Parts: sequence; C-alpha cells; structure tokens
Amino acid sequence: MVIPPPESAAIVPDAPTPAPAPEAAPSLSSTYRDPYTGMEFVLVKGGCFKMGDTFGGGDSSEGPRDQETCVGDYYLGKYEVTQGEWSKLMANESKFQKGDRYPVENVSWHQAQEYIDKLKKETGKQYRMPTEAEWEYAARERGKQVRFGTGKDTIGPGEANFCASLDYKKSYSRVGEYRARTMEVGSFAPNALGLYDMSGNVSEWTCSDWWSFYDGSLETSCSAGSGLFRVNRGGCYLSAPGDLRAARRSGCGPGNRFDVLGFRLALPPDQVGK
Ligand SMILES: [Ca+2]
Repeated sequence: MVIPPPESAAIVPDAPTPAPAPEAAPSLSSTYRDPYTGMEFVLVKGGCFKMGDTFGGGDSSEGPRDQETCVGDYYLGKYEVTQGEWSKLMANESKFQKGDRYPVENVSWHQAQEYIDKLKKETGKQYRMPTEAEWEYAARERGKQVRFGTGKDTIGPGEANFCASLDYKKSYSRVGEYRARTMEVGSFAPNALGLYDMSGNVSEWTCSDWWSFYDGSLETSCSAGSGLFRVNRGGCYLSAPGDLRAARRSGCGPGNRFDVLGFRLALPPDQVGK
C-alpha cells in the first residue's frame, strides 16, 4: 500500500521558479555568399589581441605595441572586391583591366562607399568596409603574433604580390619576381582563416579614420566623416616587404584614387540568414 505524503510535504512554499534555459545562440555559418554579386565571405570570430608593431622596427604610428584591442564577430570578404563585382553597380576605371577576377583599383574611399550604398539597396544587407582593428585582427588570423597577412613571419613572391626586388630585401623577405601590376585575386595561398591577399596585390581601404596614434577607439570604429584621412592596409604590388606587414598603417584622403588601392567588404553577423 502506498501512503501519500502529507499535503504540506507536497507543496514547497516559495519554491523558486526554475529559470528558463538560456536560448542557445544561433550558430553562425562559417561562410556566406552574396547572391547578387557572388562575393564570398568567411566568418571571423571576435576576440581581443595585441594590435600594432609587436615585432618592433615598425613605424611610430603602429603603436603603442601592448595595446589590447577587442573586436566582435564579423564576416569578411575572402578576396579584395573584384572588377566583376564592382562593375555590377559602378563604372570600372581600374588601370589593370585584364578580367573580372582582378581587384578593382583606382577607387576613392567615397566611391567605395557609393558602391556599398548601392549594394545595400540591392541586397538589403548592411555591408561596410572593415574597421582598421577588424582588418588587422583578420590579417593576423584572429590576432596571432604573425608578421604578415599570410599567417607567416617571412614572405616571398610565391606567397604574395609585392616588390620582391633585391634592393628592398629584408631579413624576413625573399627575393624574386617583381610583377609591378595586380594579379587575379586568390592567386596565392590564403591565411588560416581562408582570406586571400591580405598582404599585397592592392592595399585596402578600411572604414576608419587615420590618426598618427592609437587611442583604443578610433581604430575600432568607422569614420564619422571628420578625419582628413582614412586608413588603408596590407600594402600593394609596388610595396616593399616592410609595407606588407599586418601592423603597417597607411592613410589617404577619402577623395584620392590610386591604382594600388582597392578594398574588401565586411558584413555584421546579424545580416546573414535574414
Ligand atoms: Ca590586399
């Protein structure tokens, strides 16, 4: 015979209501392909890293060396924006027009922004350029202490498109072919995140203002329009090896155009799967 417990034992006064199980964060796809342009992206999981000249010997603007910088999750273009992708929305005035897979160059920051605005309208996705911090974090394979956007500490002409002439050799570079022109995007191996040409080919506009110092917030935000220069990163086909370093910074007026300067796009994670 089963004796039921006394009624009082069955009721626990003020029993805490179990908290609902936390909603599992939706898992983000590791890649994304924009259906309008065909542009491919990889997910870069955020984190904190030491930004700047961690190897020493860099420019005074690449510091302070021990600055801890944090970025959230974002998608970043696998490749520099190509002329094929650009031509869907804008007139192509690149110098090296050898095919759709060549990076667009000779575009000002303002023109890149105009392209982004058109792409937003076409796709409904909030595309933007990466911040300076996002660019360097990705070039360094999520903030590793590596010298180049290839994920390596040394560089040669079989790994990136740059000026590999003997005259510009460094202890960390190898001498070889100096092409002096752009190459198709993805002509060399990617870094461990699957990002191509982070060092060399065309240098890349970021959305951040350029100042000759880091203050912890400027490099993690997009320009509000007040700065005279915007940061570009990664060096180009004309650059000496030192200018291909992941920490190397350069700034140009947003209206300037050069045939060494292109860009790649970023996409906030909440824009994928919408
Ligand atoms: Ca590049």
